Order: sequence, then C-alpha cells, then structure tokens
Amino acid sequence: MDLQIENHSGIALVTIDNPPVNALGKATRLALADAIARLEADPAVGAIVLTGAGKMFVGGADITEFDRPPEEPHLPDLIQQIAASSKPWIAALHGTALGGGMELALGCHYRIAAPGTRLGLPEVNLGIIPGAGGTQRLPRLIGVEAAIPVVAENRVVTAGQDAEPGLIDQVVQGDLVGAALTFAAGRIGQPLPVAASARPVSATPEVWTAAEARIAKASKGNPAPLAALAVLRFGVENGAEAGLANERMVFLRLRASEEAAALRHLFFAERAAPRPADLRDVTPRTLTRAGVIGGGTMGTGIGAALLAAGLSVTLSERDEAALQRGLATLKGLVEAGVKRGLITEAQAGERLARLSGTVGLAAMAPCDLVIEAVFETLEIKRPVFAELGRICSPDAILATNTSYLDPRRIAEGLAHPDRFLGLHFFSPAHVMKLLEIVPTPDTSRQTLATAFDLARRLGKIPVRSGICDGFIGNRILRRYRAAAEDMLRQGVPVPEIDAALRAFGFAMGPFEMQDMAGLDISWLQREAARAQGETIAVQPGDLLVLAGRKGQKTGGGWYDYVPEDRKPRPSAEAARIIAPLVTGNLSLSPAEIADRLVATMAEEGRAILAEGIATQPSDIDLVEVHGYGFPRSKGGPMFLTERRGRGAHGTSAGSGYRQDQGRGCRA
Ligand code: 3H9
Repeated sequence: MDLQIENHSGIALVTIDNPPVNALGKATRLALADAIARLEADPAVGAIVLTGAGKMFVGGADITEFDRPPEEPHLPDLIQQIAASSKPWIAALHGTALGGGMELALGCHYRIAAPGTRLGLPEVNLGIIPGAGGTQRLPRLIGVEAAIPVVAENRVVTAGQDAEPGLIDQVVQGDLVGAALTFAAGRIGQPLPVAASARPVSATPEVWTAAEARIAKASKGNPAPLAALAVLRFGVENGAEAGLANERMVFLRLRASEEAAALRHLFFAERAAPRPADLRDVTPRTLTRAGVIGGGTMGTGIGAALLAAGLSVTLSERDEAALQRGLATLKGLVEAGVKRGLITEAQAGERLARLSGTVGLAAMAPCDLVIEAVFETLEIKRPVFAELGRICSPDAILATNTSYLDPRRIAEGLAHPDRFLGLHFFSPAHVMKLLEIVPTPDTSRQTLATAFDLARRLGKIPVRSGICDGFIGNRILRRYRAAAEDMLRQGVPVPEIDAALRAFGFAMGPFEMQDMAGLDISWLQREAARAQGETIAVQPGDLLVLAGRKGQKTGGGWYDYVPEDRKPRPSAEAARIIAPLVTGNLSLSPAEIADRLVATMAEEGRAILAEGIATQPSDIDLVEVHGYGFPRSKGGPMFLTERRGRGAHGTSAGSGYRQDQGRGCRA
C-alpha cells in the first residue's frame, strides 16, 4: 500500500506509506496523482492533511529509479498541482523530510511539524540539484541567504530548533496528526496563503559572490553545488516560473551525469556496508567498556572515536610517563572537537568522564572489547594478546589494529580465538571513515557481526578484508606507488605525475603523499626484507633516503621544502639523485597519467576480488574513497574503470561488476 486516505469529517488524511523511507517512487507518485485529482474534485473534502507512515515523512525521490529515464507522473508536476489546489494542503511532518520530501512539504500551503523534524535538500550529495521546486520555493519562504546553505550546501534544519520562520507554521508536541487535523479544520473556507512561488524575493550581489566563493571551494569535483546555486539565482533574477523550468532542465542534465552515477553508487554502497547480507541473522553483542592498548597516534585516535560512540575507554601504556602523554593527546583530540564547533563543552566533559588510564594490562579484565595499537612487530604484539587471553573474559572481543602483519600469526596460541579479529583503523582514527575488518578463519560470526555493529556506532564505513599483505587498501596503495615510480623511471617527471593526480581529484599525488608520511618507512621495510635475503632492486626512494632526503621532516624528499612551509617545490637535487634510475623519456598528458594509475588500482582490485580478499567491487571503491582520498565524484577505481570500459565498448559486459552490486546499480 503506497498511500492511504481517511476521511475525518471533511478533512482528508493522506498518508504516504512506502517503507522504509516513504520514497516517492513511481507507484507512490501514481497513487498521489490519483489522490490529488480525486480530492480536488470531491466537494465533501474541505482540506487535506498529508503525512508519512512510520518513522518519517518522506526521505525523498526514489534514488533507485535514477538509472532509468524519468517516468510519469513527475514529482514537480504533482507538487505544482498541490500548490495550485483550491483547498488547503497541510503537511504534517515528523522524522525527516528530505529532498523531494521537503519539496513536497514546500508545495503544501502549510507545514506543521513535530519538534526535532529534520528538513533538508541533500540532492547535491548525489550530484544533482533539488528538482521539484526546492530551489525556487525555499528562498521565497525563508529568504535567499538562509536558503543557499540548504539548497547548495546540504544544511539540514530542525523544527523547533534552527528552522527559519516561514518554513514551519506550527511546531506541535504530542499528537501530530490530531493537531494537523485541528489546524486544517480552522482553514476550511478561509483564503489560501500566497503561494510560495508567488512571494517576492531578492538578494544583494555580495550574497551571491560570497556564496559562490564558499561553494566553489568546498565542492571538489562535484558540479552540483554550484549548479544548485546558479539555478536558485536564476529564479530570483528571472521569476519563479522561469526558475522552475530552468531547475527541471538542470536537474535532468545532472541526473544523467557521470558524477551523479558515481555518487549514487557510493550512496548505496555506504548504506549497505554496515549490514552485510550474510550476517543479518546474527545478533551483535552490545559493547560498553573498551580498552585501548597503546597511547600513540593510532591508539589515541581510536580512543577518541570510541568515546564519541558512547563507550567507556581505558587507555593502557607501558609506563606512567607514556600513559600521561597518551591521555593528554586523547584529551586534546576531544577538546579540539569543541574548538572546531563539532561538540559542546558539556559533551566533551561527558566524554572525558568516561576515559581512564592504566599502566599494564590488568585493568583490561572487565572490558568487553580490547583494541591493540602497539608497535607494528609480531614480537611486541603477540605477548600482548597472550596476556589479554589470560586476563579477559572468554567472550571479550580482542582486536589488533595491525596494518600489515598477519592477524593469524598475532593470535597464535590465543585461547578462544573465535573472539579475535583485525580492526584496521586509518589515521587520524577519530576522523577517517574507513575501517577494514579482518576476520581470521577462527573468528566467530558473532564477533564479526559485533565488529560491523561497532563500526556503525562509530560512524565508520566498514569493509571486510581477507588476509593478505596490506589488506585491501595498503595493497592497492603499494601497487599504485610502484606504478607511479615505474612511470618516473620511464621519464615522466615527479611534479607532472603529482599534478595529474591532483587534477584528477586527489588532495595530493603519490610522491607528495610519501614526502608527508616519510620515505624511510617503506625504505626500512625494504631493508628488512633485503636482510631476510629477498632480492629487491634499488629504487629511487632508496637513493633519496640514503642521501638524507626522507621527506618533509628532513626538509626534502621527492621535493624541497622551506622551514614552516609544507608546499612541495620541484627539486633539482632530487632529480639529480634519482637520474641514474631514469631510463626513458616518456611523455604523457595529465589525463593519461591519471588513467594509467587508476587502471593499475583497478587491476589490483580485480586480483583482490579474484583471491576472495574483498567480497565485492564496491567494497574496494569504499576503501579507496574513505581511506585513500579517491575523489567521491568519480565513484572509486572499480566503478570508474567499469563505466569507462562499458562506454568504450558500448556494453555492460566486463568484469562482472554490476552482477555483484547492491541495489544502487540495478538497471
Ligand atoms: C530527490 O529527492 C530528488 C528530488 O529533488 C527531485 C525529484 C524529481 N531512495 O539510510 P537508511 C534506502 S533525491 C531509495 O539505512 P535511515 C537505503 O538504501 C533524494 N532508497 O535508513 C536503505 O536500503 P536497504 C534526496 C532509499 O533510517 C534503506 O532505504 N534524498 C532512499 O538510517 C534504509 O536507509 C536523500 O538523499 C531513497 N531516497 O536513514 C535522502 N533513502 O535497506 C537519502 C534511503 O536496502 N536517504 N533508501 O539497505 C537518507 O538520507 C536516509 O536514508 C534517511 C533514513 C535519513 C532518509
């Protein structure tokens, strides 16, 4: 049932009922079109209350339909019919009213809402603009300056808190529908308010200039936010009728864009990530007390993330001095959230009240989750787990944050290995969204399901990885770097490679990234392997490290740096040092450089899939986007190469990508 209609003494109560989010798919639109026509024609109906069943009003248009051409009845037309109705339509809002849901409410003559109802136009996140009147009606209701952040910058407003006057006519505690029916009864036979689209609107040139600068800076390869602003402006300057026609045209153009397809792909992959299909029958355990071993960068970041998710955290270090340093760092991370306006003083205080510290591991005994983040060697990690195995209860989940070591070897000899797994956070762990979840063959399904549930609570994007060197992300990173160095040996200059990757949408290129992290890390790994007898040819990075150029921290690596400035400057000295290893004079355009490197990432991704290390291509895209800065508006290396492959060959055959996808890629 997509729509229910009840008669309440001359007032029609129309309830949209399309779980889980009351999306306005075709069947719902057909039912709504029918209701609009029937209620308009029915002389016994004096007013209409429009509401949503379940936990929200309407979550928006049905995004799963966006891979197909638009089908009638179109939402903007339905909203226009409501706005033009001779009878008052009252939207009764609760939960969320997003995208087309908010636009539907804007088309009604009145809006009343339960306190806490969230209203927003998140279309730009999907690479599109609000396409059912939102860009035109909202500025006429709340003013241009207030409307811009909602239309183009994903600002969500809350009824009873920060929703501007003009948006909500009444906030009601208690029985929302009852209050809406009473409100409607008082409007029957009264003159209708001036339609939103007929209200005056204006803005100074400064408002547009400031918004344009702000939005251009933040929109990173996604054309939608600036398009949304331009469409809003066009309507303000040319009138609502022209504005609505222009909105529709731009909406349809962007709906068919590559960026929108990429962002839709990520939308569905992100929604599906915390709830893997094969674990839906398993009830996760509820975790409340966490222990974190190691007060370094990773441990403190993980601690801050756990505190933010509501767990109590005990930080463990080897000695009192290290513990005090770790606690101070962790406290600093929480307090930085206050300075950046992300949390209040009170919230920070509440979080820090759940933090304690300890020297040694004895205090881990009551924890139901312990995450180890100590130095990255087996010799140090193994004894930690041997002791945790003795101290903690057999059902406490024990996790290693290793990024390269084999979790099976870390857990060797551990009692109850079913409660052990890898949780690979990315630095800074309280900020980065990605969490690689690495089960061993012994990990129980409940432990695994609990890890996914923890990720959900932490607000992370979890991706399951099998065991291999570097898991999914660092394995691809290694291939990507090797391919970049290969290109360099063939004669493409370092600054050209980095600039090409930046133009593609990464925040920095592979060599700039190494300079930031330090070239000595991978050099030490190579040296260790060489010491074990592995044959690894001399690499450009070896020459730089041996010449004392370890990256930013030594004032030079692939680039030169001046003190107190992280800006990389092309280095004649670095070029001279690596010159003996440069054997070609290859010349590539920026697009060719980026294409080749992304193709390498995808190739490694396909190998990872073939080996069963990753479950589905979209997981690899999530890893790259959330852990390694792959531009969102390109969807990830698997998505991009698959799209390009299909575009080039005019076929959807290929790597089997679509068959593996979730609902977002249904044709
Ligand atoms: C739009 O409106 C365009 C218009 O301007 C113009 C039109 C002409 N469609 O997030 P959840 C699925 S564009 C289809 O876990 P929550 C989701 O994939 C749209 N499916 O729930 C998941 O599926 P599954 C603008 C959707 O309670 C299930 O519903 N609107 C849609 O945590 C539950 O989702 C948006 O961008 C959809 N619109 O959060 C809002 N939304 O169970 C996007 C969700 O198979 N949605 N699904 O994995 C959201 O932000 C959240 O889903 C919401 C609920 C806050 C609504």
